Amino acid sequence: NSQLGATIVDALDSLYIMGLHDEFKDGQEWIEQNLDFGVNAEVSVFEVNIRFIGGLLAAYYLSGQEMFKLKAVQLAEKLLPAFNTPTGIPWAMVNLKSGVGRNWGWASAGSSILAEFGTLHMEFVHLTYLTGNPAYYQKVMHIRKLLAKMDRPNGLYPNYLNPRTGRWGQHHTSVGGLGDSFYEYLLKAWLMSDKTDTEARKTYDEAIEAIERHLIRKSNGGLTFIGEWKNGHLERKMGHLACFAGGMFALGADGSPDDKAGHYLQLGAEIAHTCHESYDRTVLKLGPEAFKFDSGLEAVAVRQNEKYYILRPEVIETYWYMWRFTHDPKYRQWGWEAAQAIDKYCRVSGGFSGVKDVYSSNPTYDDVQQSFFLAETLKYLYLLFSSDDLMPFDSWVFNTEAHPLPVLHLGNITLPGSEPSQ
Ligand code: DMJ
Repeated sequence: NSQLGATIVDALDSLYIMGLHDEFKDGQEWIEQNLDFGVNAEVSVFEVNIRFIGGLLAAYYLSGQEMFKLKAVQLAEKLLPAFNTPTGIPWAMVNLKSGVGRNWGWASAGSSILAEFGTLHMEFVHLTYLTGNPAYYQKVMHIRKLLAKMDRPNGLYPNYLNPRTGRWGQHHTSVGGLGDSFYEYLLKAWLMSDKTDTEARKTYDEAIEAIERHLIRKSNGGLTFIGEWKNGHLERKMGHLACFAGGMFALGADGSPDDKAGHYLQLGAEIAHTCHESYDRTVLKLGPEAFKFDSGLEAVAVRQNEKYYILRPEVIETYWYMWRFTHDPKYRQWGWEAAQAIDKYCRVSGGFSGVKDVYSSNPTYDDVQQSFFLAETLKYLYLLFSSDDLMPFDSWVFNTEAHPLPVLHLGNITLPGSEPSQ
């Protein structure tokens, strides 16, 4: 209920990249005058990091306006109390005013979530880089070190980790929700460090290898999918969220061990194809939240509560990465199909809305425009139809909310907090 203006902050860099400078200025003014983090509100550390800190940092780097940097740092200070746990694994939520943290009631064994505490690295490294304050860098490096010391069942990272005991919760591993951006940030930590953070690259390679071995399968109809591992059993279901992995595999192809670049690019293409099928097999040509590969079913949702589309970006994100790496025109064609479907079925008088059933020709709206629609979905579509020299990959790495952060060419400079004695 607080005036946090998520849509304004999340959309800023999209406006900038699209050359909508008047609208960018309006957003900047609103932030300058209204955005205040001293409110008595309990927020998700992960969501605030990827949307607000990521959004403000990207706006700073693109525009050079100091105000964005100051706001990002003020907000980051408010998140730091979340790390006051016996292990240093942060709570999922923190009250911005009191600093009291806690975890989601639904999470297994009071755990924190892998995709949440594992998706802070990019922003926190930039915060230390910009401020000289070692605290941010140390917090995320501590998480990395702790994870490196833990046993992994079948080489897989479970989605749940208890911040009091430092023990895994339920052995559930997914590349979709709860796990997704942890893997993404390992790869991007390496890319963002100008490929000097080889520890991150190695951790990514090992994690992806285990995922391929245990979670990735081909359906009877020949579609490659990423299932979910639950206590030793593979659930043959893929979430829309997992579709981002096509782009991740393609982005990580270059630099992969044992000359497997071609293999990972191909895997990215196969995931892109499967996710396109999940869109193409619906009435609205928009993808469901989750789809199955079981009992004769191929890339379709079964349960009513998995049939919705909430303006998510992951499939278009993968089209964009695949387009950049292959220039195969089918990715632009698929992106255009999605753009047309969104325009036809999600546009409402006040903006765009999620739809409750992509298999119904008479869809009902959920009446929500998620902030990631402007941050990610429209940005990735715009970039898909732009030339490669707009936000080139050798200079920019996109955070998980599609906020671009520059590659840090640190050369001989060490970040405060990274000295061996510490
Ligand atoms: C976004 O907020 C981020 O991409 C996050 O990592 C997971 N997915 C949502 C959008 O679907």
